[in-house]
Amino acid sequence: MKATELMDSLRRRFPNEPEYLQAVEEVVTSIEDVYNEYPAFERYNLIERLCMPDRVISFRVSWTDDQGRVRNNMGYRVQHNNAIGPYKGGIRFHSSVNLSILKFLAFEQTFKNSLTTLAMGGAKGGSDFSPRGKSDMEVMRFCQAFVNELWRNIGADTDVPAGDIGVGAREVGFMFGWYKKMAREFTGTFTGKGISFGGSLMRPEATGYGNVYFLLNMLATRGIAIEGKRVAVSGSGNVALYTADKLITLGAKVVSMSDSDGTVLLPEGMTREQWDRLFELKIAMRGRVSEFAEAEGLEYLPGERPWKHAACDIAMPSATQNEIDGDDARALLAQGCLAVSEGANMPSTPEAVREFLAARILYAPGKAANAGGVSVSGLEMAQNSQKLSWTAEEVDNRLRDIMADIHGQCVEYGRQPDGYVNYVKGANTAGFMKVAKAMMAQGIY
Ligand code: NDP
Ligand code: 2IT
Repeated sequence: MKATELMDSLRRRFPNEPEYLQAVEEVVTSIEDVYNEYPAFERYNLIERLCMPDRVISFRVSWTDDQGRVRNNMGYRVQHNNAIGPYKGGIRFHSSVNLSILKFLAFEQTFKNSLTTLAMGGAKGGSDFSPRGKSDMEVMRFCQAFVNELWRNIGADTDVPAGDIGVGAREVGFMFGWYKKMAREFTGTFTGKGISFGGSLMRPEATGYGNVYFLLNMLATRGIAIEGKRVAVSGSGNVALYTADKLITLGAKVVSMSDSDGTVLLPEGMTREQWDRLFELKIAMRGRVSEFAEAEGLEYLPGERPWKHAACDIAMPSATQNEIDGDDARALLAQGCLAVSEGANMPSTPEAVREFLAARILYAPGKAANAGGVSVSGLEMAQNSQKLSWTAEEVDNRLRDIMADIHGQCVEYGRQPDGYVNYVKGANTAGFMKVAKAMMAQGIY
């Protein structure tokens, strides 16, 4: 395989899918040498098969708003690869959603899920519907119309959706309810469900907590303690909030949070009481970071991301893709940032990634660092098939073990001759090898 030739070919075939091409390019360039050590891979044209989704399902979703107007959105499910387990991955509802974004997310999910040590293939779905500003009833009607199209293509052993941006407990509940009605069965076809109907304890916390556990593993390789470290967090949704929660518990200082409208700065570090109020505002009231800043008398920067403004030792981007560009990365490095651990999927542009690797900081790509969310989804699937629920402590212990295992795989496959651990190479190679071997064993299909 020549990564440049493969990329040229994919660029010709999918010219309007920049996020998809970006995610694929990062993986194929970092695994090129390992791939070429196995000539059989090339004989089976394995890499091209692995880069292209098994199947893309797309459909129109028509629903009625509270004024009685008929509204139309696009819905998608990208089933990328099921070599090692049923398709698995979140659903994203956001106005920016398009096929390129969902293809990149499904591709990344395949490698991430492989790293978790659990039996899950990769998928992603979503819609350009935005729940922001919609009533609960509008969201419910949309979710029902979405699942009405999708339900025949998913199932507990086929494809198991979960949450992502714009899809939390409320949306999963509505989708699960309609799925159950259509399929006439009560199975674990969605994860992130409510606790009373098959959800796992710790699933809401899992991505943020898991990212902090991964960070602790990275810091330990350099003998660095988390206590007192200033951490810039972006976003203020599920991942960002639980990242901040765990950081506060561990004595770190959370110095920023954000949403798509702007950033709040907390130079002294967020207090537990402030976290409680922000959580209430975001989750119960669906409020904005600007309201939090105003209520707390904190500095608010409209239209800004944290990276150039929040003095920090560690960055944990937890909002969306490409939210750290080359300039942001250089600003972080200039102020001595020593670690970046990604809660979001592909939050750093390729230029930013190059800056982090060249500076030899601890840099964890999302597919390793944020794998805690889908890992606990995998544990939810296991509990559902056993028809049992584990305690929060048991799930949390398993999550810690999984994150340590993923860290170990990254170190094993990513350690460079000079001792530096390239977590990008490590995660991509470890994730790839497991899927590749399974695909080889299963023939061409
Ligand atoms: P939420 O919807 O709960 O929160 C998303 C947050 O990111 C909000 O603060 C939102 O602000 C902000 N945001 C979203 N889109 C943009 C944008 N285009 N520009 C700026 N800010 C934006 O989603 P999650 O917390 O679940 O997801 C955050 C990230 O973590 C995503 O990249 C997701 O793929 C990833 N992830 C999530 C997992 C999970 O279990 N939920 C698991 C692994 C990764 P606003 O309210 O203004 O839109
Ligand atoms: O990006 C992700 O890993 C998620 N949104 C979670 C997917 C899942 O199936 O729990």
